[in-house]
Amino acid sequence: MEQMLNNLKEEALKAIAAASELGELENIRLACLGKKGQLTAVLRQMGSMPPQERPRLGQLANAVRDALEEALASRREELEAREQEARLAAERVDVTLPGRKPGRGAVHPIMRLRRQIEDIFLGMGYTIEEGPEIEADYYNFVALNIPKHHPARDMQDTFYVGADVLLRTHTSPVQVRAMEKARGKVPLKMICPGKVYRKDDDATHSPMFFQVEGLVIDRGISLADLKGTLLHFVREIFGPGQRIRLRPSFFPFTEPSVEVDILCTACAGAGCRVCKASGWLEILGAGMVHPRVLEMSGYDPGQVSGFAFGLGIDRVAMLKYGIHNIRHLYQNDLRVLKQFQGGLE
Ligand code: 2NL
Repeated sequence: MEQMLNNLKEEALKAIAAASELGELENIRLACLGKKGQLTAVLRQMGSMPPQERPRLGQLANAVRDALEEALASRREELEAREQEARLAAERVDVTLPGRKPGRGAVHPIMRLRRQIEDIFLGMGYTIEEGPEIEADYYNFVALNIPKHHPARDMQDTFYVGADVLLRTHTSPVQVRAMEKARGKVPLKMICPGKVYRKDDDATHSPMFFQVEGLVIDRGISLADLKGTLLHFVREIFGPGQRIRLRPSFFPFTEPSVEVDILCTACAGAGCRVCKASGWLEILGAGMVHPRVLEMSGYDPGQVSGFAFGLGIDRVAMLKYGIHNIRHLYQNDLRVLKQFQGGLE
């Protein structure tokens, strides 16, 4: 038995020294010192030994166990250190590598166009005004000559937040507020860009879109002033060769009212599918401010007159950039937006 214990110790120490990873070391521990291991098996034979030999053999067995446990512990430490080192080497970070460049953003095409429009009118001496998107029925409708139950409400009657409170359907209420604030003073020259909301949803209409309205009030303002202003505007946006065409129309807040066309941006007036062979595309609505609208907001229509116009920035963007579905402007698809990355103004 003494021989067996010494053999066990020698073999086990060799195996421990040769173990190259922690899993292997654990298998050796189980094989030597585990409940079903070799040392237990040897100790079972103690009963067949002469009684006077047993204490010495017991001490020897304990010494073998201690020696093996110590050898296992120190080898485990070595292997753990080695594995840790290997992990660190594999994960090493090269701090001298250049960083990853964040993707460069760009101003949305609608916002670029809005700024461009603002610059054009600032250049003609207009002020830029803003106002609430949640409006009173009075400012959105009544003050614009659209009384309750007027059929002109029908196409815009929508998105009510409460009784007589709604999401504005145009930016006109900003102009009404500006007229009230001016208390009859002239000249008033303003544009009001911003979001508006309508019960509309198809390829060319979004339930939320961006509008710019303009208003000029002074002594002796005529339709000729409106035409000259709009011609200058479309030439700044679309180029010096651009032209306008006025057609009679109707809005409750202007009289007379006109719809304004520009030369088709796809065929320059030759006639094509985009302009349905007419050579023209509608870009905005306008007219001379209705005398009742002037009166309600504190101006004397016997003394002053004014023109007003309204356009959808989205619509102008579609004409200018050849976008045929308004949803392309609102889906934030990078394949669309990247085509407008030029301007980071
Ligand atoms: C369109 C047409 C228009 C106006 C807006 C206006 C504002 C006041 C008084 C008179 Cl305070 N008129 N704005 C006038 C004519 C047309 O918009 O189709 N917009 C998208």
